[in-house]
Amino acid sequence: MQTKNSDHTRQLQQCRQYFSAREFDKLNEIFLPLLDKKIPEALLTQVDFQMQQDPNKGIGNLLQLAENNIPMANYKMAMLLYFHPELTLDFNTFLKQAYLREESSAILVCAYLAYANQNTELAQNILFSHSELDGINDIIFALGLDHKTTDIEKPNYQTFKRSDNTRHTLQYHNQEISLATADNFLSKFECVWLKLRAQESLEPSMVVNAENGKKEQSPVRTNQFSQLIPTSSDWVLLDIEQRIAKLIQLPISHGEVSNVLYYQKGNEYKPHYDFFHPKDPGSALAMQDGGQRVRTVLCYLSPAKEGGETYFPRISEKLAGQRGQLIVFDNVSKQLTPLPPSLHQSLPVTSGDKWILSKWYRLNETSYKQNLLELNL
Ligand code: PD2
Ligand code: ZN
Repeated sequence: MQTKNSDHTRQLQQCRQYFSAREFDKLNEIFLPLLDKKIPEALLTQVDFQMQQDPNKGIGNLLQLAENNIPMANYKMAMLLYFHPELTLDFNTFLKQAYLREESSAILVCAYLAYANQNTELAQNILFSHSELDGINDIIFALGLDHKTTDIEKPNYQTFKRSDNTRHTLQYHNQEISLATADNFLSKFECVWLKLRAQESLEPSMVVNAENGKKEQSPVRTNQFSQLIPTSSDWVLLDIEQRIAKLIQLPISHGEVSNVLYYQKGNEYKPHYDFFHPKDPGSALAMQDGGQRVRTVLCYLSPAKEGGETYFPRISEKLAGQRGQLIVFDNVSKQLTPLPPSLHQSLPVTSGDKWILSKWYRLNETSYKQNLLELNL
């Protein structure tokens, strides 16, 4: 009987769990037969395991898989090199192969990088000429591009530069909580992509219960949210997270998982603090994973037509947000004492809807580091 691809995916997820738990006997029982059958997904999972144990071996193996044109191996190599410039190999060599194979993840990244390199025409041609591939039409539609029905010639691959990490600066609005903004931090492509990614899994928002430290639904927060746990093809999300970490000068591994928040008319997030109050009984549990929430980053993916501003009532700062704008502020002082002026809220949306990326940063590394490690970051 033929085993279906989705069975392999499930089995490999199980393998990853056994690997993290160091249950190697159980792992081998499932993993070795998949490797014997040379299932591409299994061969790439083996690279991930090797990268955590012996990175040189992992890179060597991945190079070989890429040379043998194993599906997604060139994409994976390109992504590894993009996020590790210190390896000094050009990611373009591999991205080009994945592009020529018409892997949809590679097509999407090429369009993303073409936009980031200010080559809008190339970006649109890449998208239109590959509109039959998985997910590409969704991006075309979400970007509001005119749908071309006639066949467009597929553009040749052109080399790309990394998206620019250095061009954004922070403008300060308040010294007490180091409240600052960076306009156009995210491109339109990035905003659209994050929204599409979040739409797959929106659910009611939660807050941390001060008594027991557990997450629960509450009238304090009436919007929906989606946790963006990056996968091995989430090049765009990881690029954004790396740029944010650089801008705010905190390691990416101190972040919690990114959340996208979605507010419809009437939705709000009532005044609250993002820090864990030392006197709250639930704080100790909440702080087990990385310690205090020292800083908050918000990025407007699209503001509401009316209402929905991010408001700091104690310092009378109201930020309406524009698409792509980043907002950052401290929740605690350098000595880690709570900062009362950081009280903030999302005012009720009165017209249209609002999408925002929210990321909290802790004092120390969080369990999110494990996700990043598994993605070789
Ligand atoms: O969506 C907002 O503007 C907002 C306001 C206050 C988000 C958060 N807090 C948060 O995610 O912590
Ligand atoms: Zn908040």
